[in-house]
Amino acid sequence: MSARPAPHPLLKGLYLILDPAVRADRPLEEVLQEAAAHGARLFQYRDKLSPMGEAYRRAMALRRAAAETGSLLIVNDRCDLALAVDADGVHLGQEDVPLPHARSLLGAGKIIGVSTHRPEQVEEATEGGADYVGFGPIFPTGTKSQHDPVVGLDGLRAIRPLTDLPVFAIGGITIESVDAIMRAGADGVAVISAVLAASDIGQAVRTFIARLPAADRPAS
Ligand code: 3NM
Repeated sequence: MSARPAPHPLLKGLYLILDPAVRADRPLEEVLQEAAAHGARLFQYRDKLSPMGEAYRRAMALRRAAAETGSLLIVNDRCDLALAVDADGVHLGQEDVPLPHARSLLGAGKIIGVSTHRPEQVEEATEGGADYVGFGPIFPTGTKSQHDPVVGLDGLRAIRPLTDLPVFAIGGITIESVDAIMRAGADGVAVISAVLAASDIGQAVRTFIARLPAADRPAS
C-alpha cells in the first residue's frame, strides 16, 4: 500500500446517514442540528426517491446546517448534487460513477467514499484513491432494499488488513453491536435507523458516541 495523506480527522466514529424515507416527519436539517448538538460531526445525505429539485433544496439546507455546526456533509450517489451544493464529498455505490471519474469531477480536495461488500472491492477503492470505505452489510438490514449478502463480523475482520483507509461498518448496526464491530477493526459505524428512527435522536447519538473513538478536532 502506498503512502497517502492522513485521513480527514472527522472520518471516524459515528457516521450518521440522513435519509428522508426513514425519517419523514422532520426536516433533515433539524435532525442534523440536533445530532450535532449531541456530538455528531459526520453526515451523509441519502435520498433514493426525491426528484432532483427537491433533493437540491434539502441538500442545500443540510449544507448550511453542516457548515454552522462544523460538520462534514457527504452526498450519497450523486456527484452533480455534491458539486451543486459544494458538499464536502460524495459517497459512491458500486453502481455509481466510477471512482476515477468522480475524482476528476470533484477534485483532490473533496472526500470520496465507496460502498464495498467484498474484499476485492475494498482493494479496488483503496488503490483507486478513495478517502474511506463503507463495508457491509454487517448484519441484516431492512433499510436498504436488495442489499448484498450479509458479511458479518468475520467479513469485517477479513477486510481490515486489506486497506489503510478508514473503514465504516454499515448495515443493521445498533448500539448493542458497536463494541464487537470496533473490536473487529472498524474505524466507525455508519447508521441510519438506529439513530434516525429513535424517539430521542440526541440520546441515541450520545449513546453511540460514548462507545466510539472521538473524532479529532480538525486543524483550523
Ligand atoms: N448500505 P441501517 S447497508 C445504506 O451494505 C446501506 O452498503 C449498506 O441502514 C451496505 O443502519 C445500508 O438502518 C443500510 O441498517 C443501513
